[in-house]
Amino acid sequence: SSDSRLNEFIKSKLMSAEDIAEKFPEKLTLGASGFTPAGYPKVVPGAFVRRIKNSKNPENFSINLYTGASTGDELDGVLARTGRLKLRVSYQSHSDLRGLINKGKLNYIDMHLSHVSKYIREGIFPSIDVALIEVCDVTADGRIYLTNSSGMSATYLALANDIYIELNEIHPLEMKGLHDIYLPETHTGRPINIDYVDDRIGTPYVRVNPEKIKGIVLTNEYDSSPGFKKPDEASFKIANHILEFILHEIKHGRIPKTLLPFQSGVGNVANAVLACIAGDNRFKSIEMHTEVIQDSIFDLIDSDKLRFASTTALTFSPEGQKRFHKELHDFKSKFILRPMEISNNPEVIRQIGLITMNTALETDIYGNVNSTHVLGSSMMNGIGGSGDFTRNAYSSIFMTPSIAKGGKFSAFVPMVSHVDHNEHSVQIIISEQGLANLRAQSPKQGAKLIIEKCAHPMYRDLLRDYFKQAQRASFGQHTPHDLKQALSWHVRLQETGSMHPDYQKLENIIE
Ligand code: 0RQ
Repeated sequence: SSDSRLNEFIKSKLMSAEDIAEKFPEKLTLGASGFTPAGYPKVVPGAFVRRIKNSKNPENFSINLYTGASTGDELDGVLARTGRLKLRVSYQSHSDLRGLINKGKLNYIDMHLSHVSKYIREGIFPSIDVALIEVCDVTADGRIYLTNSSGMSATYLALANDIYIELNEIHPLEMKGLHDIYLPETHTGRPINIDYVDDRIGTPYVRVNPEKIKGIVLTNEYDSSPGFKKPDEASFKIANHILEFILHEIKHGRIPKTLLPFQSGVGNVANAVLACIAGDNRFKSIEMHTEVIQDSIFDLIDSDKLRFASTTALTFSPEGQKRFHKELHDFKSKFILRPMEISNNPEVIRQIGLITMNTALETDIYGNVNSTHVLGSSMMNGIGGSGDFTRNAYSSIFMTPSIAKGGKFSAFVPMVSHVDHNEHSVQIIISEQGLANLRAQSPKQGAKLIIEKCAHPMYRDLLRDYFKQAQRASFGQHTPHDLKQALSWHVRLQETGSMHPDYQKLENIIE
């Protein structure tokens, strides 16, 4: 390490990862930094796992893990593989962890991110023993400067008895100043004074009692973000429909010409759509208030369109991370990292007025959205913040390619097998095929739009047939369903491998 970077306080607290891991209780409730996997601890969890493996009684260990959102292999992966993880809150995307969840081997609580803090503060979840937080600097008077995510770090630092720090020297000290740390009060909180994406109301550091800092270990590693698929044809088409919709809203005076800030969700589709918006000349100046910034932000920067981005995490590929560091001096006037309690706060989302863009796994003909469960039972990632943003949006958009897995799945189904976002919150649905504007539409009017505008042609006739049959067989005619058939597509997929009855015949004609 560059010795000059370390102040006397840090030097006095230096420990090895192994020594820190020795201090953890065997029954551990850990509050860790990290959000989609940005800014999570990278060496102490591995050392704790070695301690478990070397122990005579590994079964004595049990771990409850709280973070902001998903983290990398060095935290979620290594802990999952011990088999000692008992409780995971609140969003994940690691394949080993997902495997355990879907085998029923651990309690995963998939909840709105804006609710996590209240559940922990009020003791609804087990209380935190240790906070393990990645930082880029600490001062002797207890000011802690975070790295690529704000997430839940400030809350865990406030609640834990013992604080351990991973000081990641890959981050230049210039990262200091990106964060705006402010925690709302739980019960009778005052209004949160954020009207615009660039309003600052807090401090660039988290303040703690320095005596609670029990040890610091040095690290030097990038976040392990998997990177993203290149935007494909479907993403371009989805992005184009979004832009058309926004222009339509501007024309009718519902969205100002200067636009409203965007929130965009996690994953390939969201990343690609933002990249496409950057490449379109119809919009000149974009603001974001979101929870995850991905590599596509560089497309906005390069096309000189990013006015400002407020987020709780910077989730970059290694190339993206290097570029961010290199140009940090210029970028600092364009970014704020906020605690998840602020980025996802319904009050703030409403106040700013957002165009939200999240991704569905499947949507039914009445506009209910499933973002989390494959075949109603198998967890993908989690709801994350998509509900916080959708429910409180100025305009809420859901997007999805119309088919998945080469057409074996239709993203548009008679009835969703799990509901994350219901028809009351979902306003606009977009696939590469087209756009269904569900506002002011009755369920039956909306169903026609979804079938005719969004569904893939290979599934359109099947949906039309279902909708007709539903009206014949339904108990009521407001939201007609044939309850015997409503989930038959999912059953067929489980039994035959495809939702389409003639999939084998169609296989050759699907791109
Ligand atoms: O699987 O890679 O094995 O082929 O799902 O699909 O199309 O690459 O989409 O990466 O954008 O993720 C909803 C999961 C989409 C994500 C979801 C399969 C598909 C592929 C991924 P393969 P794509 P994306 C902000 C807001 C909920 C949380 C959220 C998500 C894989 O966006 O987790 O939005 N959202 N939070 O083949 C079965 C279907 C499918 C399907 C796609 N109908 N059935 N599998 N797939 N559709 C962030 C936070 O809150 C932290």
